Amino acid sequence: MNTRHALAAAALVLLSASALAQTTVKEAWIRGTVAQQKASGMFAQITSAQGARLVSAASPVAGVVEVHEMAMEGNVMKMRAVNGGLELPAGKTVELKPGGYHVMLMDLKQQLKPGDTVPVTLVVEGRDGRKETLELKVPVHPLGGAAPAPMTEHKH
Ligand SMILES: [Cu+2]
Repeated sequence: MNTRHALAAAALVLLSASALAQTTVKEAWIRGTVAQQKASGMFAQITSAQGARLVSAASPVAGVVEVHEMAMEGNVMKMRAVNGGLELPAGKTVELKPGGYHVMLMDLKQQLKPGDTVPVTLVVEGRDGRKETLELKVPVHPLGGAAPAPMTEHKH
């Protein structure tokens, strides 16, 4: 087991500690950056047992964190903040992936290198208005290992 896998396993242990929570996050990863790069994306599979919305996110490595979606506008692929939060239908896994939904880390304060683990906090609001905070430790994957083109899927 190399260091990166060990870190990923540690992240899973942390996640299962919040297994009582109704929202689970799997396969979380962040795309690595080159020096001076100011933005990157976090991807994951999120499942809410009772249905909820992902309303906000934060990370100490980024000045601004937003939930984004990619959408075609005419012939141009654009990304924008998801209005009112990302819908998480009950029992259905929502996949955040390159070319689709992602958690956008902007105004990065440091380079994100493969092998790093980045703390990310997700705030999910349930149907009853109750907020659930998910503390994640997300492994950074190599820049080249992720899809460079927005339309290409990254498969595990
Ligand atoms: Cu974005």
